[in-house]
Amino acid sequence: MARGPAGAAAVLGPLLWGCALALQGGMLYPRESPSRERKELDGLWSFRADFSDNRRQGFEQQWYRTPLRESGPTLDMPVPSSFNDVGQDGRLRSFVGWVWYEREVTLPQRWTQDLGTRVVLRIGSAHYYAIVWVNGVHVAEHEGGHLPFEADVSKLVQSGPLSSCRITIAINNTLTPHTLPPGTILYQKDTSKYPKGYFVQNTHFDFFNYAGLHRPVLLYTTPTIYIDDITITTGMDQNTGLVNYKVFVQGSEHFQLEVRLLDEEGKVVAQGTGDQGQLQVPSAYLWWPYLMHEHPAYLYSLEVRLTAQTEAGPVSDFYALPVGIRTVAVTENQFLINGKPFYFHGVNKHEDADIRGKGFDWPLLVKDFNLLRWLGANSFRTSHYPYAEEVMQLCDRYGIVVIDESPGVGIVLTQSYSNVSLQHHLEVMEELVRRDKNHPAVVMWSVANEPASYLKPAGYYFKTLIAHTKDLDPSRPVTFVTNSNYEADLGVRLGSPHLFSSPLPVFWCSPDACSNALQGRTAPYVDVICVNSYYSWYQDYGHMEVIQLQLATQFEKWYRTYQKPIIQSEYGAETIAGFHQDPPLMFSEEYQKGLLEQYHLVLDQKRKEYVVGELIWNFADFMTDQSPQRAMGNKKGIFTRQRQPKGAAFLLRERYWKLANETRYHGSAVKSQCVGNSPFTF
Ligand code: BDP
Repeated sequence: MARGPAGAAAVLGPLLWGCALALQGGMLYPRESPSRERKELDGLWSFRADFSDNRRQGFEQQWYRTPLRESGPTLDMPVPSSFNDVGQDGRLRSFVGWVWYEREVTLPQRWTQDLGTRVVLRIGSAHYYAIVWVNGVHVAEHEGGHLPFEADVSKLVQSGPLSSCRITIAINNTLTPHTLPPGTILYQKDTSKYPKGYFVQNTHFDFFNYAGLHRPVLLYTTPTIYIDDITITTGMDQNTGLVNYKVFVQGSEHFQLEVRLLDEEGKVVAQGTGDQGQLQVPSAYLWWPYLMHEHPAYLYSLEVRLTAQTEAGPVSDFYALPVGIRTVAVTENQFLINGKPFYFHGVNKHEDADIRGKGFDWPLLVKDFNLLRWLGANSFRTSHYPYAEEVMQLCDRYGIVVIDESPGVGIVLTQSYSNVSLQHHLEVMEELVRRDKNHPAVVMWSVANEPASYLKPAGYYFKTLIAHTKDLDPSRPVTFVTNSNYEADLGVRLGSPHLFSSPLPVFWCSPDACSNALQGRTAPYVDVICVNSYYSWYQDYGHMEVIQLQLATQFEKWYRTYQKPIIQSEYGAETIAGFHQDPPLMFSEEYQKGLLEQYHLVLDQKRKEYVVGELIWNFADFMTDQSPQRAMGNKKGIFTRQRQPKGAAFLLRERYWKLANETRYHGSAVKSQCVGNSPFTF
């Protein structure tokens, strides 16, 4: 389905790798402060899907020019939410093309009259391609459904006597070979079988392509001279915590900056001036993962205060950023956090739930974190796209370690390795790093999941993509998740030694020695090998007796070839809650438990050598496209879609708390852990 006027804007400029962040401006999370206000626009919006044959009626009739109700009937649509599952119209559930959202907003008088106030519209995510108008004037366009974008609307809201404004957002969920994730539109031309113009959206990933305004939409203010971005990296020198900061200011070149670091009691522990520098914190509290230390997730607050003189008088801006001091490093068989071996015992998730689809929802989020901590999970991967910023904030607060994944899932067509696709993927990594770079919980970037990394262009594509990501953020390792055979994979290859800001010694095989072993293959690629496998599920169905041999072979082959730490990044079994069968049969709760146990036997051997993590597929059941392989979605969750435990959840809970006790840094056995005021007890 052509994306109409917006399609042209998706044509992208020259390739940009090798240089610093190419994006204009920062993407600081909008926080209230004495100089900043917020106005949430969540709630009911007016909505219409464009069911016209070419899906362009909205542009032909310029629906953005007047209130949406004037151009035809509208529905009430909750924001945030996917539009697919809230209605009773089956056509909307599977709709492909443009949908239109609209909201009238009354603005505080100061916002419309004070020319020293900058008013910004921020959209947390609009899946997939979005065009935004304010009072009928085009203000923004954005490609990509999982990252925020903004428009400065000050001029528009300050240009007349209006005290309200009308926000219109057109969103197109069409996926093409060059979007992320990619997809194809299949037109069915056989009129004996399909009506004229019939088409379907095909994808190569295993989750439903929910669409709409998935995350909060809001307006916020800053002064016209403002703190636009902050970049933090942290380190340790003996007991002294090091916080390197860089502040980017917009609106003037003449300003003063004061920076203060406060501990959790509000005491100033370090301070500085100017737009960059290093703060030193004697006897610093480190940010430790959940269950790794008795005081996990310690967060300082970095207060940045800007002052400037203008003709109209003094201006000041204030922004407070949570900061965790921690280091990350990778050796040839370990993943180190604060210099100590870290073992990922966690889950893969999806943003997915009944009715709201991928819509952000606080009760669901809090429930998920309570379940994670009950389970004793210390980590998750944001399979298969960046999650809401509020999710990342809770990870920082609770010490849940994150492998932050881009929406690079389902890259299996040769066309999806073209320069157009690569360029977009590079830009998505820029947007992702820009948004999440300051989260201590994020310890690694994943650029993709299960791409066809055996295809010829994959080598160049991943070499470029990973190198670019490392340029954007030299402080974190980079990976992508593979399900290829170790011999066929062209994207993993050999990494060069990386310290990721840790002053501790790490040991590597020399690149020369390794490259000889690989018969001339050399390239900087992943730092950690993440492998998905489904032994006795997608192969050798029902034969759990082969798991141990096959899994041990998988680990040995990968490790002997690359000498890098390995994470079992997915494993699991489809399980329908309440199906019981003993001896176990596929789809029963007993089979899921039995399969996990077989994996655990091998993981327990190999984690003594080079395996540094295990992430179950999946935390909860989730919705997929309809197919004969899926009974109302993917059922590999250890929790149901409604977040109730299957038997495997108890088995994993037992295991994760045991692992926590074996791998924790110091102190006696862990029976419970308090994060904030909430205790989690095994
Ligand atoms: C893996 C994919 C994941 C799927 C899972 C499955 O990475 O997205 O949902 O298989 O089939 O290969 O359950």
